[in-house]
Amino acid sequence: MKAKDTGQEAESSRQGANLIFNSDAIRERLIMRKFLIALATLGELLCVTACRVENRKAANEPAQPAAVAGEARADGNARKWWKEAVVYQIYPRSFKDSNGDGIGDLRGITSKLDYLKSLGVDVIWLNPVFSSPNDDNGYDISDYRGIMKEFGTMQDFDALLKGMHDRNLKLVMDLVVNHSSDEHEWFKQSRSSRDNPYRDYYHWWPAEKGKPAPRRSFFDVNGDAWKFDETTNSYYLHYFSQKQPDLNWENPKLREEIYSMMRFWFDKGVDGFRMDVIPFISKDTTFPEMPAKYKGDWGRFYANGPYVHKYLQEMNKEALSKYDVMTVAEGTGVTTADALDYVDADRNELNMLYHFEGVSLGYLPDSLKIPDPKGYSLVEFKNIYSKWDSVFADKGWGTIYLGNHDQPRMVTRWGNDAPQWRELSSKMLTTFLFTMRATPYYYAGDELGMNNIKFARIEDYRDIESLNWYQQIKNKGGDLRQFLEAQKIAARDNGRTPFQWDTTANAGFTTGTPWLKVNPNYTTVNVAAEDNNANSCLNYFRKIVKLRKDNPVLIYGKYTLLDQDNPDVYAYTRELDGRKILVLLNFKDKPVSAKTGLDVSKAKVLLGNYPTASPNGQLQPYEAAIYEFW
Ligand code: TEU
Ligand code: CA
Repeated sequence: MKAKDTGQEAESSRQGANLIFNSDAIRERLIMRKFLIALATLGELLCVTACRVENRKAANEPAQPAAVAGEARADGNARKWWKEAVVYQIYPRSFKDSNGDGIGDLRGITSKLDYLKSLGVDVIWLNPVFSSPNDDNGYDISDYRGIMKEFGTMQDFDALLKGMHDRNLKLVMDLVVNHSSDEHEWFKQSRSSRDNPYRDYYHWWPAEKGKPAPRRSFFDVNGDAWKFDETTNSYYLHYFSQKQPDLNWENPKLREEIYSMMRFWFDKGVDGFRMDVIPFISKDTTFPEMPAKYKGDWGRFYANGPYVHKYLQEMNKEALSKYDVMTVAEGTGVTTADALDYVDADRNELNMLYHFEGVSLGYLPDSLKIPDPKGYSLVEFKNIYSKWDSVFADKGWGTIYLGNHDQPRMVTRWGNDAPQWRELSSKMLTTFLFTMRATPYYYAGDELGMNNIKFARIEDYRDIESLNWYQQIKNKGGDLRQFLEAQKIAARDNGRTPFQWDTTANAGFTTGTPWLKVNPNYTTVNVAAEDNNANSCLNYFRKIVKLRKDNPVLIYGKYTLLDQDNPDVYAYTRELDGRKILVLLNFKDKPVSAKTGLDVSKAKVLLGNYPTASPNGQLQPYEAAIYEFW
């Protein structure tokens, strides 16, 4: 039974019912009410359009002093284009291959710009496209001003950037400066001799001082973040793979290199940066033992280096503040306690950050992402996202995501990808992402309801994290079968399978052999099939993007969690300028009820993933419904 989305028709059927009583008075009252509502909406739209015109003008004009660009609203919701934006993330390696080598590339993305425009999104975040030997798929950069040869040329990049700007799409790149590639000229120089001028661009520990204090590597087969290099009889630090040596931000020359590179891309017209593990950049270079207070949580320890905020304020002064750009930190190791230190506007550091507390839910503690057989608790899920909403209630601004290139597909991880539930639960999760008081970061392919491919064999994996963790467990004689089962849910490659365009070979992603296998369900789950199907995940996505953009209450409105302890339903309201929205989300494959104390029968349905939205809070399996109260 293909659930037809709720739009106007449901509303008309419920209004029909009301008319049996004394018609004239009711008709008059309804007409008056409609007139008032239309007036309010017109008012809202006028001011939002004014704001948009303002932002668009601002985007093309040099940066204006903050006060003008985002007049402070009474409730502290200073308007900013990146608060009202929808960020769509593209993993270039898997989006569209234009030359048949099985690897996605920049010309491939350029060929799909009209599709991106059709989605209604504003900002495109591209994972790294810089020169790289791809030990970690681009997160190991060998030239920060060069384009990865597999992805194309600088001309291809310039054409892509122009194509985006011509369509009023902004382009955000990925700044990977906690570490570089070991094939970067800086590291080649640095490892060549102890008195090379680039020596202090990295962290070296002379072996004659003995083994340095342990440091955990997230990717190293032995988990060791120190690698001995005999050329200079020294160890170098690498929080990720051995081919990703950490840069020494304590060195002002290195910092100026980074700021100059950022200005290079901003001068080209790039609209911002997503910043890779940026909380990790500052190290205590005496490399003491990790203090007990971190209870083995390396992420938290790495994220609290002594000068991280001094450097981000310097970066803001030397680069960011000179352009009207957006910045978002990958907030590894950041908690609600120190999040505002990064994004409080008065600190002149960054605009936003994304945290890992939500996406870490449901894994067995201290495991290599082994899912808890009991699944995840919705009550905990709700508490986490409500807590983070409160962090940014008056200052800063939040982000919301459920998927990206480091996460499995959201419908498999948080929804239900069984055939009868995949579309409904995908739409339900999309509804959540577009009705929170935070900028949504949406991962390419989730708009189609793409789910995990669930490889059974290690040979099918390409990701260094899966391959090295597998080797690590094998070396320790651990349970490889359990690990492979767990990776079917948790592995990053599940989020990296090629984008599904149509039913031609390899889903129309490539005419060659794809670098990573295509999910065989591309025969039904693809853009071509969903484009013309009004009830597809794709068109639901387009509808809810438009709904968010047309209703500032869904962007800036105050968030209030309802029915907190309900284990099956996520219910919350959004309120702004007298408007009140209720969102009901059923996270289970069974009918459930929400106790919100609000009578939805008196409300107008704005959108839902069933033909008729629940008239009484009794929700159908995976039902999502957005109501407005008058
Ligand atoms: O990810 C940092 C990070 O924390 C990831 O290691 C994440 O925790 C893990 O993969 C989840 O399984 C960033 C990039 O997003 C990631 O793709 C890179 O591999 C990593 O940094 C190193 O640059
Ligand atoms: Ca290619």
